[in-house]
Amino acid sequence: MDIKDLEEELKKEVLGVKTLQELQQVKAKYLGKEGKISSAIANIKKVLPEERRDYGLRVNKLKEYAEELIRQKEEEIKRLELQEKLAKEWMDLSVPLEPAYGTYHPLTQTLKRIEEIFLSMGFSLMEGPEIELEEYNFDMLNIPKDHPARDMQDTFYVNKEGYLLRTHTSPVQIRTMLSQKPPIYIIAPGRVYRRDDDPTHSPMFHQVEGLVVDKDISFGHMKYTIEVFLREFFEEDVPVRFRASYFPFTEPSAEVDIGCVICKGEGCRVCKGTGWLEVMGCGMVHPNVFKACGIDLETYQGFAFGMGVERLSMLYFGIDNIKLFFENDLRFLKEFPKC
Ligand code: 2NL
Repeated sequence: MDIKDLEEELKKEVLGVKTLQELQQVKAKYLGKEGKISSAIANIKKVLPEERRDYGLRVNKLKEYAEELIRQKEEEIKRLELQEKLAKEWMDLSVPLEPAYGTYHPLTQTLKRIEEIFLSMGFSLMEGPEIELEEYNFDMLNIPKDHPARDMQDTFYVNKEGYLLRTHTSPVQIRTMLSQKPPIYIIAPGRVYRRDDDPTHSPMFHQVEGLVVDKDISFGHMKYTIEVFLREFFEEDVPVRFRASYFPFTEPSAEVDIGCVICKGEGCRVCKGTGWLEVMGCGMVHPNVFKACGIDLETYQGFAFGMGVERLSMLYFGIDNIKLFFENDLRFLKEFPKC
C-alpha cells in the first residue's frame, strides 16, 4: 500500500475514535507488531535498492507522525472525559451545612451536673471497681448474711470466690475509709448492677453515693447538704422532707422526698397522687460500719446518702421510661442537645 494512502487511512481512523479503548485498538492496528506501519517498515527489503532511502525516510516519518497523532488524540479524549466528569459531579459549596456536633447522653449530662454541685460544696470524686468483693459490698456495710439483697435472685455473682457485680457504690466508700484518714468528704458515682429487668428497672443503672466523716458531724449537716443539693439540682426552691426509714448501714436512716416537680404537689400520675417524690436515701453511718473500717467512734461521726441517677434524670427532663436511656435511639438522644 502506498504510504500516502496509509497516512490518509490512519488519519481518518484516529479522528473517528471516541474512547481510549478504541484508540488502543487503532494503535495496535497500525503500530503493533503485526500493525500496518510496522509491516510497511519490514517491507523495505522488497523495495528497489535505489528507492529504499526515500522509502525508509517516508515510512519512518509516518511512524513518528502516527505516534504523535495518537498521543494527541489520547490527550483530547482524557480532557473531554474530565470535562464531562466535572460537569456531572459537582457540589454546591454555598449550601449551609447542618452542624453534626455530638452531644452528651442525657444520663452523662445529669451525672456531670450532680458531680459539679457536690464539687462546688467541697466534695471529692472517688471511683472503684464494678466487680467487687462480697465483703466490701455486703459484710462491711452491716448487711446480714441472710439479707434478701444477697439473694442469687437479686445479685449477680461472678464466681464462687466471693466476687460479685457491685449492687451499689458503697464499696467505693468502704475502700476510701480503709485507705484514708478523716476528714472524708467524697461522692462515688458509677454503674451498679441488680438482677431485675422490668418496665421500671434496668439490670445496670447509675448511682451517686456520698460520704462525710469528720468531727462533730450531725444529722443537721446531712439535712442541709441534701437540701442544698436538691434545690441546686432541680433549679428551683423545691420542698424537701425527710421520712424515717431503715438501712442496715445507717442509723438513724431517712428517705428524702421532694414536692412533685411535675404537678407542684397537686397530685398526678408521676407522684401517684401524693404530691411527693422519693429521690434518695440517707442516714448517719452505722457504728458497725465504722468499726469494720477501723474508724474511732469516739472521735468521728458521719453521714451517707445514695441516689439513682436515672431516676433524677427522668424527673429533671420529664422522661417517662427508663429503657429510653439504653436504646440509643437518635430520635430520643437528639431531644437533649445541650453539651
Ligand atoms: C438509696 C439509699 C443510701 C448509703 C446509701 C452508705 C455508705 C456507707 C456507709 C453508710 Cl460506706 N451508708 N450509703 C446510706 C444511706 C442510703 O442509699 O436509696 N439509694 C438509691
